[in-house]
Amino acid sequence: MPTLASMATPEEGPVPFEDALVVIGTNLLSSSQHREEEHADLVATLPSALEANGVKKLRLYQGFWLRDIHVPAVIALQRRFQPRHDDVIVASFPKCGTTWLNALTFATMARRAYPPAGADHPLRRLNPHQCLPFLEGLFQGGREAELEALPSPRLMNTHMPLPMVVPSAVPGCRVVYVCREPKDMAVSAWHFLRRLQPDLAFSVVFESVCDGRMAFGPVWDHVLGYWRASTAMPDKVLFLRYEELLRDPADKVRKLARFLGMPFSAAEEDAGTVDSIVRLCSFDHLKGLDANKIGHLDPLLPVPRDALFRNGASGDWVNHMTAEMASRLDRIVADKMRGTGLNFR
Ligand code: PAP
Repeated sequence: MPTLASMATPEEGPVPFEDALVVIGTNLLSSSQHREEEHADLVATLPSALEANGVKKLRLYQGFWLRDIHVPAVIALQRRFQPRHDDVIVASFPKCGTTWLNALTFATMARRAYPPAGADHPLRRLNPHQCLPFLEGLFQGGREAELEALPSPRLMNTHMPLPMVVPSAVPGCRVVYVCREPKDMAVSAWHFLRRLQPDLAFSVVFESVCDGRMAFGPVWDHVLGYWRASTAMPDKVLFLRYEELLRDPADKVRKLARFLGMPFSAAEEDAGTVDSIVRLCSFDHLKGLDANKIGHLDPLLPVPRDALFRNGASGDWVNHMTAEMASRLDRIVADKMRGTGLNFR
């Protein structure tokens, strides 16, 4: 049985989290849901609303709507999460390209231990989300010891707004963020939520996007937090767009590698490593793998894994929104973005 320390060296990049768990010996289900009762008095005082599918309760905490189970997780995270200087956090608003960026960042960072064209690459047997610990999920389950046990460099994933993950003004680690055109995000969110509730009307999800009342929302405040940090500290926060990844994934993978301090060498360029990473993480390739077709996302979230690989394109909003709906959301977003240097036109 390997030890965690023997599974990776800093040069080899992050250990796939699912593999690390085998060594840590954690049973996902037995240790989950520890923290829901913590801070119950505080949670009960927070403004509340129902999520669009009417199932989960949201609470407004520090300016963001969070699922109520995530409030104690965030409090614990803010108090106890200690970033290491070589940590990397992949961050996003849900349905904006998380799965893809998880895969690309893992494949880029781990390319020495796992050549991307290799038949035994972890992304050929694991869903991209299984390769990275999900911060709020771990803190929700009282499982932060697993994070501590991971060898450096750690690669982690979150949907949390920046100040909740990295409260200090200058992040003590690197953060890679991906945003997406909000109308396409809304459409993707609706399709995803429908897997749990098939009769959910698109208009209900659309209204919650316009109101900012989605889990981890408002989306504009989420995006702007990371955007501003990326302009103030470009060496700490890399800001990517889903649409740019679609347009030129190889260019963005090179940019990602430079940001991570591990640019592709001439030998790697000659060997086609960038293209191998792009191919490995492409929508069509990942969608076809058993790891992404069979099973559910999480023992606690009964959504089939294939829900993460629906369409993988931009502009699908035209098939779901009237012109009035589109211009209404465009106006709301443009208003929020005014003067920030960021836009979705
Ligand atoms: P999450 O927040 O639940 O993790 P996330 O991965 O952020 O979801 O978003 C899912 C979207 O990314 C889906 O978009 P769609 O509904 O418009 O199709 C999904 O298809 C897309 N996606 C997932 N993997 C890839 C990929 N490798 N390349 C391009 N798009 C992808």
